[in-house]
Parts: sequence; structure tokens; C-alpha cells
Amino acid sequence: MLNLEQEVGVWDSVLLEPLSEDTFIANLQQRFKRDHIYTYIGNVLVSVNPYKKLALYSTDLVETYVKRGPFQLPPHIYAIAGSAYRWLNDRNEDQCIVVTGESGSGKTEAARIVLQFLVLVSGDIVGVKLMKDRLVQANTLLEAFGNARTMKNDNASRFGKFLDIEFDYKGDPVGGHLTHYFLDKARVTSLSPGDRNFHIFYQLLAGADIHLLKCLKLQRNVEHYNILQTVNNQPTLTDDEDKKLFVYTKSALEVLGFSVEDIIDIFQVIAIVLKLGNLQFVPCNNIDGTEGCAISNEYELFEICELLGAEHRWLQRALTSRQIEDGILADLNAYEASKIRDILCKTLYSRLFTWLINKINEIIKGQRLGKRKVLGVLDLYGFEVFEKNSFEQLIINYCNEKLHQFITNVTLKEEQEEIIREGLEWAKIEYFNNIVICQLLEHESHGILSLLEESHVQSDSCYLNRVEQCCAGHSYCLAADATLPQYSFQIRHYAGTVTYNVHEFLEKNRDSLPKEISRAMFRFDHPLMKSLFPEGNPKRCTFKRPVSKSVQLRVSLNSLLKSLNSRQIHYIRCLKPNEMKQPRILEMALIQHQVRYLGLVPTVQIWRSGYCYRLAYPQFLCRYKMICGNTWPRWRGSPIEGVSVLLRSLPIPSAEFTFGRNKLFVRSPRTVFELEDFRRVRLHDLALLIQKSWRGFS
Ligand code: AOV
Ligand code: MG
Repeated sequence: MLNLEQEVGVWDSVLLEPLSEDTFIANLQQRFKRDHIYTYIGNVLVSVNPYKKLALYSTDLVETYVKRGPFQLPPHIYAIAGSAYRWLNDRNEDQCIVVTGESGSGKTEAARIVLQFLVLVSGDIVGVKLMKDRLVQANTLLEAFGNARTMKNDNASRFGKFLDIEFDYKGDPVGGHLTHYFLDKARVTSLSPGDRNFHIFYQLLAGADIHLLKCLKLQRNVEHYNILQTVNNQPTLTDDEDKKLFVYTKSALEVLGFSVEDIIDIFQVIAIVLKLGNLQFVPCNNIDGTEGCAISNEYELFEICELLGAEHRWLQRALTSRQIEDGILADLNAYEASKIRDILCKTLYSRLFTWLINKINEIIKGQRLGKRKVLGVLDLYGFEVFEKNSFEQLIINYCNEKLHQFITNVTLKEEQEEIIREGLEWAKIEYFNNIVICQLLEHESHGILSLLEESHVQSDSCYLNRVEQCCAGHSYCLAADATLPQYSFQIRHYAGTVTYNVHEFLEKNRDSLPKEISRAMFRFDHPLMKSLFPEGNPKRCTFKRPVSKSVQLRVSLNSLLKSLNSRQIHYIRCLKPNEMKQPRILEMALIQHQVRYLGLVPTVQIWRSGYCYRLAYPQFLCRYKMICGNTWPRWRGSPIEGVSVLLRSLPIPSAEFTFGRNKLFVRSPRTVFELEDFRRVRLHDLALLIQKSWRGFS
């Protein structure tokens, strides 16, 4: 339980005396030992993953934080969520809560707690309650289909998630929109030791009743399915847990309003992926002496086609041959056919995932009545480095570089630049700017991601050559070096060094699907297949080459960051205390590494000498002049003089404010909320006054 009296260390690192990296970490450690996992840096929340359930979250506590207002109680994620919610309502501005930290640091849990908070503080009329249930259930559903166990995290997000919640003028959620980024679909057919596939596969096998299993032609045991096997299979979730979670997943589908037919269709796709993954191809010789292949366990193929209500030859042909000219087929060998099988499994799964997100978006779409304010919660996958790192890690780590760059820009660079521009006294604070790594990755002509798009780069080794030619001398890239393993290059990311193996980089980036496969899938008499493979419709005459994965991601990330620019942002910086996923253990070296690369000490330094909020003088006057004593502020001259008259009339210490050239700077968030409280009381008084005078008239 949160103890309001007995606090440990300091709540806000800004008050640390003296301030150094050591005292900052010692404070976190002291607090962590007593289960105080949250600490502020001004209005930034630092959260250390406790790896155990803490009695920190309850309806009562939500009420306490709402009543007392943010930042007046011990640090808590409720205060951050409450602060965003208050900004949204008081100031009518769009908000975003950005949760960052490496894999397993607690981002997804934090995002979930924020959502719970918003559900608890808002209204409960019928339509609103339904929307809130749907938003919560959408989260549950996405975790089942988009999360999986990795060596770093038993519930690792394998996609990036941005949930925007729309609020009406009363502060009630009335709609939402989900954006997702790059799903790590490679894991559908290839798991690293210790990993699991997406949770839904295990949930379905453990949780489906006999009748459903029979109808999906599935066997209960996980060992039967190739795509669920790893070298080092040690499941941490028991069958019982998967079984329990399946109940939640099913109920999420129901609450979201998926029809019984939709639900069966979804599970059929999962069953088809499992069974496709089992297909084995064996070499055989054709009459003309060329090498072809046959499917050795045809019963799986028959069952897949029974599920799809179709003739098995179509799929067999699509998997084992390729059209070279109109109507002329060439046989694939066993290796080629198994590659096509894997591509089909991954495509089916990722398209099902996108279809689910689109459906959810239709379900949670608000009715466009009047202007809506939005509060977004951003929960991407955290920075990750494994023993073997591939294209997926490059994409995930690129996202993290971009987000880190954005945060550094806003909180460290632009913050200082503005203070200097406004003529305030300022001793420059140094920090590492990772823009150089972002450029290494995305430089238009020779960035590591851009090289993937070069038309003459047709193989992974050719791509590696280009990386070696263009980036070998870069201070954050190591390539063509004898110390590196074969087929690899290395990047010194802001959060650590990662060695990438280029195997399948090109194929994963291009992400193209043979048109025979699309055609075969579209032909099946299965409504979901038709919508998952629309390009297979023979009436569509052209096959467009899909936009590559890295280009897609860059476009959507840029538009995300652009939209963040126009919002008030609240930060939650999550730290991982140990690599063993164990409670009560805080490894100092690991914490120090994260504190350094996240630039937390420079953030404290900026806060110590800085300001949480600023507003141009005319806007400040416009918003707050009504709270000036009993009258409007009287002054002659410029708005700056009006602001100074206004501030003198308020019971707030003058040290809270600093006058810049064009803007007023406010030191602490508490002061901003105080100003808002004054304003609210004044508006309330005015409303009463108007009501009285109306009564006087009538
Ligand atoms: P992530 O989102 O940051 O990693 P998660 O939010 O999934 O990390 O957290 C990992 C695990 O840590 C959770 O499954 C919980 O067991 C535990 N945990 C995290 N936060 C808390 C908390 N506040 N209280 C109790 N346990 C917690 V990744 O998705 O891998 O980047 O891609
Ligand atoms: Mg996560």
C-alpha cells in the first residue's frame, strides 16, 4: 500500500543534494528496496520494474490522486495519467503519454495502468461504459495476438502500439484509434532458443474445448506443431495459464462485438497456420528429369483445405510450383517449396493481425460529433539485443533510436535552446545526441536502411558489401572487420552495441508474396481469406509491388513523431532492474547503463535549473487575467506588464516565475495546476453570478 507519511529517499530527483549519477542511482535503489518503484524528475516519471505484484493500484488510490491533484502525493503513475487527463480537460489540448525503456522494463504494464486509470476517472453512462470496456478488451486481444515470450521478456510486445483515446467535453472516452507498427512476424516460423511463438497459438491449444479443437482439426499437444518447437523448449507459462488466458481472449472478442462466425474464422486461420507449418516437402524427379517436390504428410494439406472448403490441388500447386509465363508452370524443389510455405504462414498471420486491428478500429471509432480531444498512449517495443540479431531487431532498434532522438530533442536540446533564445541565464548542459546514429541508419543515399532499397542490391551478400562500402568508417558502425562473425555488421546504438546478421534481410524487407499464393488463397470459399488476400482476385488486373517494410515503417514513424509535436507530452521512463526477471534484485551496473543512455542525469540538471511550462505573454493574459484579485488586471503598455500586475496579485511566490523575452516561464507543474484551480473557481463563481442575475431578470 502506498504510505503517504513514510517516504524513502527523495520523491523528486530534482531535490537531490548533491546531484550526481551516484546519488541519483542510490536514491532509486533506496526507494526500490522499499517497493517505492516510482520517482520523479520534475514531471517525468521514472519507474523501476518490481517484477512482483505490488498493492499500488486500486480504485481508492485513483480517487486519492484525483482529489489531491497530481504531484502533491508520492510519485505514482496515476499522477502522470492524472496530469495528462487534467491538461486535456482544463486546457483542451491533445495529450500523449510516451512510455520508453528497454525490453522488459515495464512499458506495456505502464500503458495498461494508464488505461485503467482513465477508465476509473471517467463517467459511467451506458455508451461511455461500453466504449471503455471495448478499449480495455482491445488491449487484451492485442496482447494475445501481438505478444510473445522472448529471452528478455515473457510478455514481449512484438509490435509497436499507439492508442489514441478520444474524449468528449465532459472528459469521457467516446472513441479511439489504434495504430500499429511493424509486427515481428518472422517468429511465426522461426523461433530462437527459449522463445515462444505468439501467445494465441498456445492459448488456443490449451483452452479450446474438445468440440472446438475437433472443428478446427487440431490436436491439443504443442509438440505436434513444428512452428511451436524451439531448440530449448522450456515453457514458463503452464498450460493452465494459457487456458485461463484463452478465456480472456475469447471474452475480449465477444465484448468487442466480433460475431460467432468471425471468431470461428479467426481461430481457423490460426489452425491453418499451425497445420501449414507442419507440411513437409520431399524431393521427387519429374518425367522430364527436372527436380520437383511432393508433400509427404498430405493429410495436413487435406485438412487445411477442408477447413477452407476447397479443392486441395489449388493449394498444393501454389505451394510446389511457380508460374514462369502465362499458363506455364515450373516445379519448385523441396527447399524452395518450404520457403514458400513459411512465407505463407507469416503472411497469413500478419494479415490476420492487421485485419484484427482494422476491425477493432471500426468498433472503437467514435461518432464524429463536434471537436474531440485526444489522449494517446505510446508503447513501442523496447531496445533489444540477443545473441543472434536479425532484420527485426534492426527495425525495433531503429524505432527506439528515433523515439530517443525525439525525446532528446524536446527535453534536452530545444528546451535549452529556447531558454537561451529567451535571454534567460543558462549554463549549457551536455548530453549525447543520437542524431548521428539516426543518420547512419536513414541517410537518403547511404543509410543502412536506405541501402536495402537500392535496385542493384539483389542478395544479402551484395547488401552487406554496400554497408561495408558506405558505412565501414563510421564511428558508430563496424563492418568489414575481422573481429565480426561472418555475414554481419555492428551498430553502436544509443543503448548498446548490436551485431546484425544479414541473412534474409532483403527478403524480409521486400516482403513480397508469390501471386500464385494470393490467387490460391483468394479462390478458397472462406470469407476471411478473400479479405486477407484481395490482390488474389483475378478481376484485379495488376499486381503492385508492395512498399518495403523499412520504407513503410519510416513513413509511419515520421507521421507519428510529427503528430506528437503538436501535443503536450508526458514521459514515463521505465528501467529494468535485472536480466533474470526476478523481484528484489537491482543490478547496479544495469541500472547505471540505462540511466546513462536515457540521459536521466542531464534531465535532472535541466529540471533543477529549468522550467516545466512556458507561455507567450498575450496567451498567458488571455487565459488567466480573470483570476487577478477581484478585477481584471489594470495596466498600461505591453502584455508583459499586464502579466507582471497579474502575478503580483496572486498568492504564489515570485520565484516560481521567470520573465523571458516573449514568454513567461513557470518552474513547477504544481504552480500550473494552482493557476488552473484559481481559474476553475473563478469560472464557477462567474457562472453562479450570471445565473443569479438571470433569475433577477425573470
Ligand atoms: P516492456 O513492455 O517494457 O517490454 P512489460 O511491460 O511487458 O515490459 O513488463 C515485463 C514484465 O515485468 C511484466 O510481464 C510483469 O511481469 C513485470 N512488470 C512490469 N511492470 C510491472 C509493475 N508495475 N508491477 C508488477 N510487475 C510488473 V517489450 O514489450 O519486451 O519492450 O518488446
Ligand atoms: Mg511491451
